[in-house]
This record gives sequence, structure tokens and C-alpha cells, in this order.
Amino acid sequence: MRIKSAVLSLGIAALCTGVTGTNAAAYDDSDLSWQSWYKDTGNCDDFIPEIDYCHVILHSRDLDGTYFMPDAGGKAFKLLMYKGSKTVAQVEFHPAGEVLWVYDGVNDGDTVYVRLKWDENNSPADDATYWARGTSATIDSNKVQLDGDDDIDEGTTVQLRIYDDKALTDPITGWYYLKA
Ligand SMILES: [Ca+2]
Ligand SMILES: [Ca+2]
Ligand SMILES: [Ca+2]
Ligand SMILES: [Ca+2]
Repeated sequence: MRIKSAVLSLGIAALCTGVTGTNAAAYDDSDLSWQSWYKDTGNCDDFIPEIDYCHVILHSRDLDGTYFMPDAGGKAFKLLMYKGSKTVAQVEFHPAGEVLWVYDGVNDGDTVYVRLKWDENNSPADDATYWARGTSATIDSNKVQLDGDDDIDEGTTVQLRIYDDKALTDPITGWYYLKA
């Protein structure tokens, strides 16, 4: 039984690789739906002192639970993206420390790309794209410390948009506006 399962898994992996190579791994946007949440991390109306969490957002379709730390002036964000009964992606922006989490929840040969833009101190706008690198694991994740050791300045507006392709030609969502 164990061997049979292993063979089946390999077969699925090979099939996904083939799909990736032939159709450019694009979602049909009409198949996707999503839900999003904002939280003011300077106003901890559901603060849990025992664990120092400002807001907890849990949903039955989570790939992972979401716990935001307090951060004055911050505007946190969470998004779940679905294709049918599957959660294909989860995205979180944590103002405390300026951290982005991107999850891929399905081994479908496809993924989504999260573009962030911000502009500090009249410098040219920072503009970067992040995604969860796919592996054979069902849930892949990528935790990104934004702007290296420097962090994004407190109170800076961060724009976030989700695309189907790394080249950013096929947006799925509109822009969301967050605060670092
Ligand atoms: Ca912050
Ligand atoms: Ca995927
Ligand atoms: Ca995977
Ligand atoms: Ca894609």
C-alpha cells in the first residue's frame, strides 16, 4: 500500500511538471475568488496579552493561522484565494517588523506573485515581487523580511497587488493599501 501511494505521488508530480511546461502555468481568473481583511495594529481591540498578539484572524480555509503583533500606525492585511474547494494561496502583511508571508496551497503547477511598492523619503519607489517557491509539499511558504535590515519606515504606505505571472502582465486583484 505504501509503495503504491509513493508511485501515485510521483505520477502526479510528473504530470504537474508537464502542465507547467506547456501552458505557462496560468490560472483562468474567472475560476478564482478571494477574501481579504485589514487590521489596525495600533488599535488592538482583540488583544491577547498572554501571547502579545494584537489581532488573530482564523478562517476555516486557512493554509496557516494569522496572528498580528501590535505596531502603532500599522495596517495589517490577510488574503485567502480560492479555486473551487481549494485554497490556492494565502498572503499576509505584518506591520510589526515589516514581514510578508506568501503561501501556495495546491500542487497544481501554478502559483501567484505578490507585488509590493512603497516610497520612502522621496527616494525612487521600491518595487519588489515575491512568491512561494513550489515543492512537492502540499503547502509551501515564503517568509520575507522586507527591505532587508533597514525595515520599511513606520507609517509608510505599502501597496500590494497579486498577479498570475512573474512578469506582472496578468493582475488578479486590484491594489490594496497597507501601512508599515
Ligand atoms: Ca512597522
Ligand atoms: Ca500551486
Ligand atoms: Ca507545493
Ligand atoms: Ca500563475
